[in-house]
Amino acid sequence: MKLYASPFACSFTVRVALAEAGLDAEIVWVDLQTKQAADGVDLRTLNAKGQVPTLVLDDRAVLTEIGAILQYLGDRVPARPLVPPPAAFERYRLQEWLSFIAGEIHKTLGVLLITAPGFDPAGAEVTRRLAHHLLPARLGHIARALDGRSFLMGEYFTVADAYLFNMLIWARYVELDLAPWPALGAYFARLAARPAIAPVLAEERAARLAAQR
Ligand SMILES: N[C@@H](CCC(=O)N[C@@H](CS)C(=O)NCC(=O)O)C(=O)O
Repeated sequence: MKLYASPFACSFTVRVALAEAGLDAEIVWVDLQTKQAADGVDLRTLNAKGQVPTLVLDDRAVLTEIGAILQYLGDRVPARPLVPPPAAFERYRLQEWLSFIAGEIHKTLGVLLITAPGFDPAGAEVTRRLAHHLLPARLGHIARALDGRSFLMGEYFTVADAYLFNMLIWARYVELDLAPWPALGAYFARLAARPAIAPVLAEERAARLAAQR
């Protein structure tokens, strides 16, 4: 497998899932401005949306969209319960979390991270203020769900935790004050210390530094 990724973009979620699943994939870094990948490929030739994560399977099939990729990887390693079994009620609970994180957190938090060249600066400022207005209730919802449990789905790590961890990295990066939700801080520390995750964090930090040089 090949994963087209960008350091600490949302492709980090998929890297965490791969590591937790014990699956190997070649990581190919992409410049998201030019869409040029380090292997010489224009990302748009693989994924017309020009976005990471883009996963190319060994049979050359291309899979995009975090929720789909995460469930695909989880299903490949049933021995590690990264996703509940298909058709189990808990599987829909997992999808509920994946949808919430994608729709209510990822794309709202994302506007605090991206610069949109050519977009009206006043409009950008209103959008940022809207994000700051909306996020506390959404983060509060997650913090309440984590109260008294180690992971989103209970006492076992799932791919939804990989996605939430990525979003909390972003929240810290944009200096969102997480102090009102101690459960989120404790959860973040718990995940950062996981043996599968710590090396991915270190590699992404190194790749980010290299890209900034
Ligand atoms: N709906 C997509 C969103 C992916 C996404 O937002 N990727 C961002 C990086 S975090 C990206 O590639 N941005 C560049 C662009 O949209 O041109 C998914 O779930 O995979």
